[in-house]
Amino acid sequence: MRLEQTMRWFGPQDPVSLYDIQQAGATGIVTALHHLPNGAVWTKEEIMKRKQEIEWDTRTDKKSLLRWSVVESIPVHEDIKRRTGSFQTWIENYKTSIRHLGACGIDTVCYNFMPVLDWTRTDLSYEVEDGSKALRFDQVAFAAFDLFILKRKNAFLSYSMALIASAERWMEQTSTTDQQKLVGNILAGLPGSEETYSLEDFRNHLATYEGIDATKLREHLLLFLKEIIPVAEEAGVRMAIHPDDPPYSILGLPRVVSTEEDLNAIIHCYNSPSNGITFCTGSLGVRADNDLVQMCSNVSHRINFIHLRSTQRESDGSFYEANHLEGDVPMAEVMHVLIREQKKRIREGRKDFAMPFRPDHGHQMLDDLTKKTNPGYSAIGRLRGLAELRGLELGIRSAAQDLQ
Ligand code: DNO
Repeated sequence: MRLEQTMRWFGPQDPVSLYDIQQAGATGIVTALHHLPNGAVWTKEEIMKRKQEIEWDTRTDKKSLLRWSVVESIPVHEDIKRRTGSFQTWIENYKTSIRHLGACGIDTVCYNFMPVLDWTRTDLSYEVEDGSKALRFDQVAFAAFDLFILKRKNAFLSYSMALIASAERWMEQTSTTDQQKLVGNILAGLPGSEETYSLEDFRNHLATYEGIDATKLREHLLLFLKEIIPVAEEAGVRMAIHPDDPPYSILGLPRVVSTEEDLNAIIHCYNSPSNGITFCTGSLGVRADNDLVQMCSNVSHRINFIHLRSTQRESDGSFYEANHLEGDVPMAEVMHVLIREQKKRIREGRKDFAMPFRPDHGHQMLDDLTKKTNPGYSAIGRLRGLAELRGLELGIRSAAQDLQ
């Protein structure tokens, strides 16, 4: 038995094809109905159409080697996070989509509860030492955006004096073109985030969260879970909440899926195998106070999906995405915990022992460098990540006889 190897695919528009993924050796596809607007019901027809595309190989006219393993994501409508407007309708739609997925045999759904912005980076082509390109979050550039481009009210309260001074210098030394590029990187929406904003929209949107602090947002999340988890249970679907990325408050917005305490609040508010998490080492690992190995062991029974990626923290709070087995994430130790958990599930007769993981992101390298792919989702960089992780898993299993 191995952990299930999966890769994300953004649908027919993705320059990385299902065949590319198949050749990388993954057997599971992670995807979503990206063409549907946030909040819409996922109909059985649309789900089956996508499933067929993945699971039927038109070249050979036979069943393909792939299956649709995980949905990432059904986006949570902003009204649900704020409990405003038509949130009740969106929750009902969400339930219907879960029921439909269950009926179509798709049993794992990743989602997140980050207000306004999904994952955020400032630089999408940061050249690392070996010449490949990585995604990076530059704390200074981000503060400059917030303070001097967005000009968010009271933004200066979010930063130290030293950081404000560095952000000021950044503005002086950076060309308008590069400043525009930064705005695009933050607001154009990274793959999977489904929302794009103009600066003006964005300001207005941020304002709608006034009065919603972390306590309130957590309350909204728990109310949402109390509604959807029973439906997921009934439909045979396991939900997997994705951590915040980066795992702390940005732009004055609350974030409530960043620490072990946060994860515990979620899994304990409704005790069910359907109420699980996406253990994302890349997101959680940005916080030095997140002990990933301990966290992973403590919540392992509720891990429904796994993103494996590493980051390298820098002294000013910036970070970039390191190669999968380098950087700050103790990948071998985390892998060990995951293998142990899978063994345990098999021993206990649990049905959810596939434990799908995907190499989360990858550098742009070799031929990726001349292609236009979704930021973080190049073919070769992820293939390298998957190959390394697969080898790591195999090595750990063969070194520890009891884990085979
Ligand atoms: C980044 C991803 C995120 C994540 C969503 C989950 O690559 O990990 O887009 O998929 O936040 O809902």
